Amino acid sequence: LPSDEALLSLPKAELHLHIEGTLEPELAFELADRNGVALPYASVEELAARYEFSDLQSFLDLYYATMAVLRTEDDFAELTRRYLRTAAEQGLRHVELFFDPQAHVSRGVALEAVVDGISGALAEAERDLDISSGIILCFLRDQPVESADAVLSAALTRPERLLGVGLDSAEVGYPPELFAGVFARAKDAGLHTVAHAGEEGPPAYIRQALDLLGVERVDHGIRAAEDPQLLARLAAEGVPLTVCPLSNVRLRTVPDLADHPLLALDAAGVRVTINSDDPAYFGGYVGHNYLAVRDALGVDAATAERFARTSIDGSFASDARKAALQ
Ligand code: ES4
Ligand code: ZN
Repeated sequence: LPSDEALLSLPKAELHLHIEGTLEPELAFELADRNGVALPYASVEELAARYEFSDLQSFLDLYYATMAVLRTEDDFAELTRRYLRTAAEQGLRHVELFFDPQAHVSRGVALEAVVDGISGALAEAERDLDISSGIILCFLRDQPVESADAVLSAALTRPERLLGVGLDSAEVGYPPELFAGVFARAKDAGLHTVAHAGEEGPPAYIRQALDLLGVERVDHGIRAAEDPQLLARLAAEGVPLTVCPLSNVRLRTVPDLADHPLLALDAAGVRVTINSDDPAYFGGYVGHNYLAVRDALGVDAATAERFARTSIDGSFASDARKAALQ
């Protein structure tokens, strides 16, 4: 099996990373102090001790509460800078990161501050770390569609700042079909499209994301493993899945890493990538996810290299950039 060093140094892309999910407890308290925001936890240790989840919703409750410390453009820049330093150490050469504007605009933070802060840090990393990047605006599927429409309209005043749109937050009860109109508008504006589907939700949600949203990748998508016909379709159409192994264990969508469908998806011919989702909350960054699947599933060097190559191929980077990274 490959060494830690071999896995960490593989050139790779991260395609499923919520920038708000990189907020480590230490930075949360620094920003809480700086911004005069009260966190309902007495200390870094007390906050870190809450990182024990029973399902997606129990995580989301803490995730939305803690991100209240993010208030200014510089807060978003600092958050992104810290993520990128770790990303570079773990072999990441390209990142397509998600952000949740509705979770910030609803607290009175301007969309511009969020986008300018994240984008400023990404521009520094393009220059200083040779990490290429883009940002994907995610709609919160558990908020009204009108709210998604409004944030898309605001973002489309400067569509060139976005790589694409995605769909996240609580999945069950909020099927992709609700967002068909919003995604059609985003596509018409030339944006790429992805969606979380089949994390906690059924395979039917993955089908809806493909058929009704026209997504180019599926985020998570692990419940496709329950549906042989869907697996065959994903393989035939070459739709990449952005799998997040440590996330799936922490949110109990799989009972144990040893039971993870990663290799079953791969064996079915589906294009699999490995990603970190919300690394501050789930016990590790992208490299840790590679190490964990080696240890729990026996992922060998050739397979890990293939996953890393798929992450670059399955990204929205230019053909020239992909060629430079392979
Ligand atoms: C998320 Cl793990 C996960 N699933 C759905 N939405 C999310 N937002 C942040 N992390
Ligand atoms: Zn996610």
